[in-house]
Amino acid sequence: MRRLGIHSFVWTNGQTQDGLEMALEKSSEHGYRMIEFAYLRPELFDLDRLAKKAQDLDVEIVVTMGLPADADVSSEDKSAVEKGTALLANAVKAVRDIGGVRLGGILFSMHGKYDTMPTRDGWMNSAGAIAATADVAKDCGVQIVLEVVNRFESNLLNTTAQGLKFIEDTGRDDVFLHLDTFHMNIEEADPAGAIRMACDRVAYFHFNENYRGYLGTGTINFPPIFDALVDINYTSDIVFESFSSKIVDESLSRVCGIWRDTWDDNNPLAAHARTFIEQKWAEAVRRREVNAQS
Ligand SMILES: [Mn+2]
Repeated sequence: MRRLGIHSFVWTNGQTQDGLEMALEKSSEHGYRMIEFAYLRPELFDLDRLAKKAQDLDVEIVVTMGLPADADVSSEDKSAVEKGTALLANAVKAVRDIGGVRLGGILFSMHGKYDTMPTRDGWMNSAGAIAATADVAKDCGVQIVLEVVNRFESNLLNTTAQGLKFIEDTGRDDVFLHLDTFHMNIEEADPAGAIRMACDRVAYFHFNENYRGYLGTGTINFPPIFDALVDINYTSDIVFESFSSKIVDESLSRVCGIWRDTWDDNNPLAAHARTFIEQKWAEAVRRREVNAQS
């Protein structure tokens, strides 16, 4: 693991400059070296100031987002694809301007529940848009990662196998997968096997409980997931993601179905998640060593 990070929605709904600055400080206080901002709206914030603050605290920034319906690059409608491609280019530039290292999330389709089937043309439109985005990202020094999400949040990439095929169709070697235990728990027959299959194509990883609350209190079987990450020598970043209606960004709450409080106090939540991930990671490393000896 390179850096351990935390989603900003543990701290703030992300609507104000002060909120984002506070989130950077809280993340750093809790020993996180990375923060994820979602749906960053550059017109609302002083990006230079956020970049400087993040640098001073040695907290790296990642931005994630999903596309709105009218800018869905997986559409068969050319104008929506064009609009989405432009939106993604602007998002990449905002990540650069905030000093961020990566743009992730549902960059390849609308974020939300579709009531239509995906189409082959839509898939290829999306692959083309992501290839164009990767071109912009290369110039900006920003990494592109695609979050494989569950069926209720996209109709295009629900499994790691689909994600790998999609990346192949972009024709790029600098586009990677962003995997998430919450989504994998819904869609993958074998989450650990999926991580091994993705291998060096996975460059960003979200740890989430099945109900998005405290890690280890739900139904996800985490040890095999840590084992798989250690097995593939995963050297990129890991981020803890958790949502509660205690801290609400209305649009994200609606699209992700955050209808209730999964926790009240974010301080013990953040402290627990860091300990949980670091301990489980260390245990997985130890298990591999023990296995190698016998
Ligand atoms: Mn996620």
